[in-house]
Amino acid sequence: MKKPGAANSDSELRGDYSQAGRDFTIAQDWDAYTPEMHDRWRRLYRRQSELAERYAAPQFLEGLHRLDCSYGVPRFEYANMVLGHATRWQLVAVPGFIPDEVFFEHLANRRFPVTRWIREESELDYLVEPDIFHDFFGHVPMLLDPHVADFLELYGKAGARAIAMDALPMLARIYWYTIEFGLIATPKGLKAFGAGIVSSAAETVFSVTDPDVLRLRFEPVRVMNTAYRIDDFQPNYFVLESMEQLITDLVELDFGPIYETWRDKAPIAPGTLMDGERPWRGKLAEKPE
Ligand code: HBI
Ligand code: FE
Repeated sequence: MKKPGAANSDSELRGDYSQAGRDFTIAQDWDAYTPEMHDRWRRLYRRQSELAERYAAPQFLEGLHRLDCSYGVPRFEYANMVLGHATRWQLVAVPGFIPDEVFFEHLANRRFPVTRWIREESELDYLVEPDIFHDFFGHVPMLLDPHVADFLELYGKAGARAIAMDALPMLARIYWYTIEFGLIATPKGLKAFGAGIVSSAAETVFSVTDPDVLRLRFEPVRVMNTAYRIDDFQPNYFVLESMEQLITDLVELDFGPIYETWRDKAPIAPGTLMDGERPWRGKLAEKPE
């Protein structure tokens, strides 16, 4: 993952930290996007929104439609009007990955950092670091869901303690397996809502239709102890029964003793079914013929 201050690539928008203040925010500078960049957004949008209609959670689709961002790289100013009324969230533009404590501080105050630059033509299918397509298309629709909106604020507020207790990887896995790679059971079968899934064509189909990949019921301590991959499809996914579960399963938890118990133990390798565990057995999303 690129660190703040790392060398720039070819695009003038990409990862420029020189203008960033101590909160790492910058201006979106919407006028700097070229016609090619807007066209790239439209093509990414068309492909992923068609897949989303079939495989994404209804909450994601509702949010996506309310944002009305199919025409080109969206303006954060417009999204902020929609978000402000709906869930009091606001987007802030950032140059890319920002330090953990800064990221948490934004979330704790209902500000979601969105990367300003858009991926290159050669990266349409895959990139490791977040760009504006991942951050906006993947994350912002879910900020319109009231449970996700409140969960992310709580996650931000939990960050400082996890860092102080030397247990950040445990907290980060909660985010990874919900906000980035979460699945949810719906009356129409399994659907995806994680941003890492819905911003990837191949993983959107894989995560909700593959008959063999390991899926487990969402259980906070299991999730906190499960390592993840950043370079391939996830070898396991966790399935929520409802978005509300993000609040009900987590607000009551006392993270301190959980961190103390597990932080020095090796995490469970991704894709491992533990003794006595049963995989989630629900209806998969239907694959088109
Ligand atoms: N910065 N821009 C950005 N986006 C992220 O998702 C992000 C970050 N900094 C830290 C971070 N995520 C994670 O390491 C925390 O969730 C732990
Ligand atoms: Fe993300």
